[in-house]
Amino acid sequence: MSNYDASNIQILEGLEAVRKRPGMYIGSTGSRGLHHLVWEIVDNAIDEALGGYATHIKLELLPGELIRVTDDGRGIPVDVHPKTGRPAVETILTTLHSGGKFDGQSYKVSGGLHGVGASVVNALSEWYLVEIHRNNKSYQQRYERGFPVTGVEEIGTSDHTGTVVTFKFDHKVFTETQVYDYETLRNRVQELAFLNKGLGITIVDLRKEEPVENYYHYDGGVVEYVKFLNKNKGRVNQEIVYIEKEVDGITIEIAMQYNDSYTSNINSFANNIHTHEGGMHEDGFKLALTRVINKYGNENNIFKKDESLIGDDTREGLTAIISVKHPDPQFEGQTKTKLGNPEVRQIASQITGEGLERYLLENPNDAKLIIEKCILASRARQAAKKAREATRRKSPLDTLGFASKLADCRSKDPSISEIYIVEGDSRVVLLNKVENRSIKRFYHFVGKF
Ligand code: 0RA
Repeated sequence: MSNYDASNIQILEGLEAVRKRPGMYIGSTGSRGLHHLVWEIVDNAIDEALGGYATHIKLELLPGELIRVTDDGRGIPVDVHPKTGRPAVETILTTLHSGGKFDGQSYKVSGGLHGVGASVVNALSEWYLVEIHRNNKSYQQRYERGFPVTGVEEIGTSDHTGTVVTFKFDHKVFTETQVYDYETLRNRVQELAFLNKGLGITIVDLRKEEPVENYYHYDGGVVEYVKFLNKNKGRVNQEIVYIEKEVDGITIEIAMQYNDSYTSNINSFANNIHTHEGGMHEDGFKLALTRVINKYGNENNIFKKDESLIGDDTREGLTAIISVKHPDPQFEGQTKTKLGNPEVRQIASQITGEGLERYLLENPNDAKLIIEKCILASRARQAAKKAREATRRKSPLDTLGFASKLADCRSKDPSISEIYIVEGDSRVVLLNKVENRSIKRFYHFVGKF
């Protein structure tokens, strides 16, 4: 670089910090960190798509473990940035971003847990090449370990817009694993396609002689995700519940369908990140689910007298996707995969409530199947509880040879209870004289009579 002024020095210090403590920025320098580099670049392209500017993203794994990400967005601006006196693309690729707003106007909706931006990938790459199609021209710039080694060069004309990033991770930083796993990348690419309806993503592995390629594009988004998760299961409601709404700049999308299994499969996401620890969006959803199904059962006289469902009953066999896009997500918890924004709970609950009530009203056959499934879950739960209690009561007494018809003693008052001492067994059982019932506790006899 020609002239080192104050802002250049700041940039150099920033990149130096990343190279000194890479784990602080990408979590680890193992396999996860290596793959994280890819997501950081893909996320930027997804932001361009979520803004409505890009429709297709291509992720290529090239021989030599190079990664190339191509999008058909607007292309990163190349004009000289007034503050730094450098081209905008160079500023973006050499300045650490804290996540948040990307270009000062639009929200950065996607973004890894670390949300650190392309400059970190650049700093941790042996080399990094950006190619931009914009203004009917094509440009490129090359970096080594984060430092620009060329200017932004005009290399020709172009009939389209978009950005192509190619990089080689720094083998001095990533010493543990130096190979990308296609299946890991393919899985996440498919998940990203499910979570961002209408977006097409291609992944190609060109490392071996025979290329491997997958293309994902779901106009149905999360509905197709639920369909995919339930594809080998017996479905309860045929029509998948779909709810989408934006409130105060927060978009919530929900898809759900019951299957004939007994497990709950609720997956929540915030800004495309799988919130394994749940959070406010999931809490709000669950609250509304229990509330609305109970309300439906009551209003339609489906319940027996005094019958009601607990949360677990309404989630048995449920496959659901809850996806929130929030301008300022707060990630909490042990693994930072819990959405903490308090306002999201109420919004998610309200949106789920309205959407589900409407679905039940408009799909009476599916509604009936859903509520019957929940009632069955509730009755099975209560029957299992009774059976469990009976078994627990029986076993200690049975070992003493008492008939299992003895029930728990209701009184702890010794004046109306009797001690039965059983010969040959060191345990002593208190029985209730009046009702001839044993009490729960039994004692180890240690002394002599
Ligand atoms: C800043 C401003 C504009 C676009 C982008 C960044 C941009 C960044 C990335 C990263 C990967 N692909 C990208 N595509 C675009 C908007 C500039 C304008 O107003 O045209």
